[in-house]
Amino acid sequence: MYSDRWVYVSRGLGRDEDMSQIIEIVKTSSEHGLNGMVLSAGLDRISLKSPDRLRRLQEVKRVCQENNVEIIPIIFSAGYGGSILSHNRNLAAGLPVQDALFVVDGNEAHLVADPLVEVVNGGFEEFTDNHFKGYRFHDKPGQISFVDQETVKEGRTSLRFEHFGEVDPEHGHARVMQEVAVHPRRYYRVTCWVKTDGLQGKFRIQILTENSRALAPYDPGIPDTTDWRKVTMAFNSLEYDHVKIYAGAWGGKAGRFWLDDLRIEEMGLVNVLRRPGTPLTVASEGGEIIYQEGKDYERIEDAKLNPSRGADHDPPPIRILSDSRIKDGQRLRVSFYHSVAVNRGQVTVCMSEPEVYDIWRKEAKLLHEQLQPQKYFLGMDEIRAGGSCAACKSRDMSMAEILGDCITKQVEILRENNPKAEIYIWSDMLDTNHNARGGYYLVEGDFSGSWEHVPEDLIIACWYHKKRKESLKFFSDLGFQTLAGAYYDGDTLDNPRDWLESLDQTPGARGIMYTTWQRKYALLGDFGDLVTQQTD
Ligand SMILES: [Ca+2]
Ligand SMILES: [Zn+2]
Repeated sequence: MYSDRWVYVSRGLGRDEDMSQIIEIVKTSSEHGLNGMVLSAGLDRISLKSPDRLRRLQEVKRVCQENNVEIIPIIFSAGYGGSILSHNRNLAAGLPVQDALFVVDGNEAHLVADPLVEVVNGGFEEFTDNHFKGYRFHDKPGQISFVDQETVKEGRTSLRFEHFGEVDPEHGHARVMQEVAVHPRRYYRVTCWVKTDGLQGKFRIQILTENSRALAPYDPGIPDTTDWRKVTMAFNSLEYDHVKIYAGAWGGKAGRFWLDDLRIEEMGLVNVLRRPGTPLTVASEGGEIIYQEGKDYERIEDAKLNPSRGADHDPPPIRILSDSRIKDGQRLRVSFYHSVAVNRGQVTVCMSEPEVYDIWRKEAKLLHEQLQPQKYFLGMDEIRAGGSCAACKSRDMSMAEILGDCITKQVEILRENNPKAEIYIWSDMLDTNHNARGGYYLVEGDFSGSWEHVPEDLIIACWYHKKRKESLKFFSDLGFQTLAGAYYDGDTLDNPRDWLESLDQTPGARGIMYTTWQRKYALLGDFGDLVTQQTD
């Protein structure tokens, strides 16, 4: 029988109902031979927790002790940066904007697009039959995409998509695309209005480069059925001077939706980051004079800074001070860094900013005082950005080294409180079969080789079911112990059975975890029985 027989539980401890559910899970686990609970409960922000939450945490601890279930706190995520950002939102990973044009009008300077950028026929007013002017394509005009003059948000016409499930059952494509010239290293906002009616499929705006890199992997979360709603999302053009703007559905199965008023604009200081690694400069047009913050212009900050919300608010202006060298009407070049949200508001924090480690160190000590854990689980999965800010660049390290250094520091911080602590970590960012590679989301750099830069006594929690054999062997061959992140919300225990079979062939396998993201615990007891029947 494996020594680690665990269950994953994510609860905020904000309500008393959380408690009764956790207690039930702990009791079921214990009755069926499980001995550990990986607890995701914001345990790396103890300093921000109310006395009520801390009281509930102590209650969970007591119940777990009674039932011989060990608590393994999952903490220290860089990819899901919520805990760090709840201390300081400026610690988000930053993408650079270079020499954006601002023009002074009175005592404020605002961004002016440079060059002008636009979606041609964004209102879908110009068309011949079912063909809209200005677009590279829209899927199957007259069969999937149609001119609609009844359901309209703006002007007299909108674009309607319908019948994609029948006409294109293989891909369910219902998209429109226009190629737009942009300036490299600038910040853009794309907006449109969308209305859905029973849409089965996901509405997205995608910004793709020539080599199919996705610059804005953001999911606006449009409901299947909704009246007109505005979609807003942002992207950084990185080194590209052309982008393809796609709007529509991929994998559409049924229903219909409408699109209108598709726009692009260059954007100013929305979610501008202010930390040592994200310097901001305001210069004269030719770059001869660098103006001084607090003297020539007021300290710049986005009072509405909210990295996870994307770009849904107006940019703050640059406020010119009364005895400034900057004159009315002057053109300025402004360089800065902004945060970026991925998928449903996921924000990475910068692994090169020292303040991140100060926060983790402080929180680790508080967590140790609360729970005295013997084991910790590092939530270091899915790191979607990094390597672009001045803090990252100045280190002259690869992303693999930056990540490895971050994990090494996390382990050191935890062992300052408990030198014997055993430390587990999600596998994907260290796995050559998974996310430890180049070209990963918005990361500037390559994670390949990250596994060479982390402590050898980490226990690696593999979770990529399809590649489980390759992944377990990869880590085992490198001398790491492993754990299987199994289950993943299926209707049967086939997934854990597969994992157990693969674990049985893996030297150094420590055990298996019942992992649910949808809080499905119906099969937990059966899972416990399955795992405890294991004779290895
Ligand atoms: Ca229109
Ligand atoms: Zn950075």
